[in-house]
Amino acid sequence: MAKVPKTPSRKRGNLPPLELHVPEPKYRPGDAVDYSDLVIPPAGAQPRPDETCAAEETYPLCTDLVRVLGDDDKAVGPWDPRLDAETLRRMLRAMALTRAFDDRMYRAQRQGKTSFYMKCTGEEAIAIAAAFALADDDMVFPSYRQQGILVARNYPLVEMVNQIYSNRADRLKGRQLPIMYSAKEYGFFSISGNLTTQYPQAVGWAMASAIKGDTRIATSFIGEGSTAEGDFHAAMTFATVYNAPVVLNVVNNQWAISSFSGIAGAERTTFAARAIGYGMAGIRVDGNDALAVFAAVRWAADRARANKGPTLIEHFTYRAEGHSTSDDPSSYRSAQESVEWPLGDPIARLKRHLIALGEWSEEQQATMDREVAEEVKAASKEAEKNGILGHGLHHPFKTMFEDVFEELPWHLEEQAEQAIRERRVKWPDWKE
Ligand SMILES: Cc1ncc(C[n+]2csc(CCOP(=O)(O)OP(=O)(O)O)c2C)c(N)n1
Ligand SMILES: [Mg+2]
Repeated sequence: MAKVPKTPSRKRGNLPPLELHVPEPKYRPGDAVDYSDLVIPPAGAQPRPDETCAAEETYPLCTDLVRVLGDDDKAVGPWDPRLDAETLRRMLRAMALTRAFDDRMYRAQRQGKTSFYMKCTGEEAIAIAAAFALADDDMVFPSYRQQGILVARNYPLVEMVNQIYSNRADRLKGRQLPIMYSAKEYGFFSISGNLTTQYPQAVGWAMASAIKGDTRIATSFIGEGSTAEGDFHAAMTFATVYNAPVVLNVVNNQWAISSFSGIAGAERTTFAARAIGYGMAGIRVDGNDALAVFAAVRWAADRARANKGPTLIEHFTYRAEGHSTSDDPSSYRSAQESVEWPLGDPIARLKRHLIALGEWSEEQQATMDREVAEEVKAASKEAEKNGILGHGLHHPFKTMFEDVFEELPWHLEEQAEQAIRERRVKWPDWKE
């Protein structure tokens, strides 16, 4: 008797068999990298429509790349925000401080002072220039890679380190993963580990701000990988339907841990072009050009404040280091990608621009680098007095049962007592 095939063939006539396309990154570890087919338009060549324009007028910008800083380190074109030298220096300092903070906290993780850390190396311009472009009381719904916003808003570094060390001074009482800050007074919404939840939250906050007749707008940041989440699309729909005063940022650093951007759709079109399907304004910007980022975010913020609705901004950049301290990018991508990245380093580019203006020097840069390293060192030493991972100086164990209910219900009271009893059995020396 003939065997019945498990999956019956549905071949009809001469039709070719169907094929599934699974995107693969161009380069893997050890491969030589060639960026010659990457289209990088010259700085200053992109038109700048008025902030109140119809969304369609921005569509050419969704597949272009807004750039201000040219190869000669000069600022050119209609997107040049014409910032004064003092503002540029403050921006440069916030970027350098963020990088120094990342470097020290990365080492602290390797020394066992915390379980986890995430750097934003190469992406500093995005969070910091955006923070400079927004009003200080605009509400930010960030991802875990916008620590630069807290730095730019002068949030105390020592509070950041306390949170990273989950110590007894941690304002979040050790309840959040290290780096998942929350700072209400600084307009910085609690970072969530669940990707993209912040997008609909930002849109909802912006809608509420409009309902209340407030003047504050909302902004949110996600990675390009996170645009593949359903929440991205729900947020885009609500934002355009209700003309919400919100600036939606996609940080396209080309990697989502070990998945390259093609897995989120980058082979087909740009991330900024997602705006077109919703009838939203969109801009694609050189994320390593602090002036271009500032100009794009300011444009979108002004548009939102003028009741002209939301904007989607794609910041095109490259994640220069690993995803987190738990990641080893050398196992899945070519090291050359970062080295050869044609849009350069955002700090070096802004530094060279200030030098070209005659407003800065290599010596001043070296002095500043020493100062920011000292500032970070002082903050981390200060925070260490409140405890580091595993040294017992954390919030009292029982506090993890508190703050949910106004009064602790009997069953949680019982659970807390049981947990504390069991801890005493396990660790007889434990004091609290
Ligand atoms: C809903 C959800 N899915 C998966 C994860 C696991 N995860 C954490 S970070 C990450 C990659 C995100 O990449 P991207 O959005 O590009 O942001 P980037 O890390 O590059 O800044 C993934 C898959 C998660 N935290 N939440
Ligand atoms: Mg990414």
